[in-house]
Amino acid sequence: MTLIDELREAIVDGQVKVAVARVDQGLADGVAAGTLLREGLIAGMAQVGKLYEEGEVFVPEMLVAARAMTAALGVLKPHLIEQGVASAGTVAIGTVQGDLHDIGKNLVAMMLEGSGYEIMDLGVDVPAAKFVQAIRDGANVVAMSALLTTTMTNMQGTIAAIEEAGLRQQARIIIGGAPITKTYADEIGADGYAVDASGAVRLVRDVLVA
Ligand code: B1M
Repeated sequence: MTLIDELREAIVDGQVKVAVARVDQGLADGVAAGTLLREGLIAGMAQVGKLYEEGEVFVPEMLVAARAMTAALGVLKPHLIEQGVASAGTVAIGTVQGDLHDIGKNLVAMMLEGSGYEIMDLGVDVPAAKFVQAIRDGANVVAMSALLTTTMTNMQGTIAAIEEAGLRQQARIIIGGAPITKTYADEIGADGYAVDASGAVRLVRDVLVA
């Protein structure tokens, strides 16, 4: 079994110490942080999602897997973030109201930070008013994440609240998360949609020059 296999298994089994140790070991052996992220952490979490869909694991197992992923991500973070690019804009990012999933949102925030953007991390279960306030506080991009089909509709409500506050022209609004599609982004009047964290970096760059 390779180090990457062991890392993936540690995520699936929710073994925090093993996951962190494998990331440390991988970095020491010269494995690229992006490889550890994609082939270890994200692949492990995808496997957990599949097992959940198949009824093989339940919410508590998902939760411990998420804890292992968060701990391992914490170790990887400084390695994923590139150095010292001047701030190219301020992105307020959060998971919409009713939704507590934050692993993907945190990854997007990390990649954006590494690409030179200032990040206002609004956290999870973020009400529309908090996104509105972030624009007043200087954000020029609002990035919303949703993982549930039941909460993605709150993106539309947030855009409406931003419009009602008269702030729609002051910020670009972008969205993402597993159930989100380009069609949905167009439908609710968002400025763009990204399928993953690196896509989000490209998208922020594009919407800020548009
Ligand atoms: Co939840 N959960 N969960 N869960 N969970 C899903 C999302 C689900 C698909 C599982 C399943 O049924 N197969 C399902 C949603 C079904 C649906 O709505 N269609 C589900 C469910 C049902 C639930 C609960 C309702 C379960 C329950 O209690 N009965 C509950 C809801 C709680 C709530 O939010 N109110 C719940 C709870 C949880 C945990 C707390 C146990 C845990 C979250 C812990 C945490 O986040 N701190 C959890 C987890 C871990 C998952 C799965 C297994 C993994 C999610 C994840 O972290 N993926 C997930 C199944 C799956 O996705 N296969 C599932 C890894 C992450 C890197 O990917 O988040 O997609 P992702 O982010 C990507 C892209 O989407 C994109 O970039 C990221 C990086 O590439 N992206 C953006 C994300 N946000 C973006 C924003 C952008 C751009 C790109 O802005 C521009």
